[in-house]
This record gives sequence, C-alpha cells and structure tokens, in this order.
Amino acid sequence: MTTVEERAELLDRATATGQAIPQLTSDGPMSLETAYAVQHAGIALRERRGERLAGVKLGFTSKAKAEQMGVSDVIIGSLTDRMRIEDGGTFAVRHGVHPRIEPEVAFRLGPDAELVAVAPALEIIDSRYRDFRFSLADVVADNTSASAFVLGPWTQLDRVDALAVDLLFDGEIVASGSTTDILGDPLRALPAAQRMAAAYGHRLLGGSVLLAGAATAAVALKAGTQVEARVAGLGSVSVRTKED
Ligand code: 0L1
Ligand code: MG
Repeated sequence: MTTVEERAELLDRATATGQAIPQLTSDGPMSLETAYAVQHAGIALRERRGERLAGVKLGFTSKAKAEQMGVSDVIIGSLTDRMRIEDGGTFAVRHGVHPRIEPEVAFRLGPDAELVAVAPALEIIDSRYRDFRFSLADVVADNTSASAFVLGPWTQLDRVDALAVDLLFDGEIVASGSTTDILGDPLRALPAAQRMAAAYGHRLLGGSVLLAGAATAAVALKAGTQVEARVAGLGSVSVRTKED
C-alpha cells in the first residue's frame, strides 16, 4: 500500500500533467480520515511551491448530487490563491484533465470566520481520475475535484435563498437552477464548513473565501467558450476558455 504522501504526489502529478490516474481505491479501501490526510498532503505540496490558502469549498451540497453519489453529508476541500482566476479572465482547458464548470455562490469570511459578503462565483472542477469516476474517499483525497474558481463582485450579505441561477455558454443558457439547491439555503454553508473543518483539520481564515456549492450540475468545458454565471440579485461572473 502506498503512503499518504505517495498518494498525494500521484494526484499532484496528474494535476500538473493533465493525465488521469486510476482511482486510489482500486488498490484497496481508504478511510475518510486517510482520504483527508491525502488531501492535506496535496495542499502541503502546493504550499511548498509558494501557493497560499485562499479558502475552502464544499461539495455534494445539492440533494441530487448527494443522492447520485449515495452520500448523506457534504465534503470539504481547500482553495489556494493559484486556483483563483480574475473575473473575466481565461482558463486553459489543455492544462486540465476533463474540466467542468458549475455556477456557485461564494462568501467572504470576516476576522472571526463570520460571513461578511456574498458574490456570484464559478467553480471549475476537474477530477484527476479516469472518466471522472471515483468513490467518496477518492474524491476527498483529490481535494474534492477543485481546479479553479472565479469570483464576481462582492455585495453586502442579505437573504440568498431562492435566487435564480443561470449558467451561459456564449450567451446561451446551458443550465438553470436556484440557490435553494445549495443546502436548501447557501447560508447553511457556514455551519457545514465549520463542522467539517473541525472534523478534518481545515482552517477558516479571516478574509478567505467559502465556496458554498453548485446550483446546477457541472457542464463540460471546451476551448473558446465565454462562460457566464448569473445569480439574480447578485450579478454575474465570467471566464473565457482557451486551448493552451
Ligand atoms: O464542487 C463540487 O461539488 C465537486 C465535488 C466533487 C464531485 C465532483 O467532482 O463532481
Ligand atoms: Mg463546486
């Protein structure tokens, strides 16, 4: 059996090369605790290369996705500054394995890790496993498929449930949902993140970002697409894909 560090290095190499790997659990079962240890070891590799923690993200926050995966709880991953793309910036699809994009809501945390502002967001997820197939432990070890994120304009916190969300490719709607699909109300992301952070050793830093979860299914990305997420009342956020 490979060590936690060796598994983190396998995933890290897959991220760097864009070459998918077999599921780690194809060698045998992996506990959730070990999977989170692999995730943290992967983030430590990034930190050693100079990346800085920028926040945390939640996954499996929609009932549909949780049921599809046969899980009853959310998962948590870490975001780094290198994963952030400026609003209106570009993402090179060739650098990913098989990237997908999903519209989200993001929160900015205050000094006591309280919610202070909200923004529309896009998350690019990219499983490092072949065919985007994985077990719960595999996806946790793979930092919950985190690849990149884009934040729209911050606004003061208000009610954020039941806001219509559209994902557009080149001006055409490709997926629609509601912020209610994020844990019933995206504000529930904070207690969920606090609980998961306490259980699995993540840090909720003042000034950092909490990516609350997706409001629609993720859609596969190809080069040359103008992608936009619109969240009613919060505005929009965009990214353009390119080949290389
Ligand atoms: O951000 C997410 O909801 C992704 C969670 C991991 C599952 C996936 O890669 O689809
Ligand atoms: Mg997501």
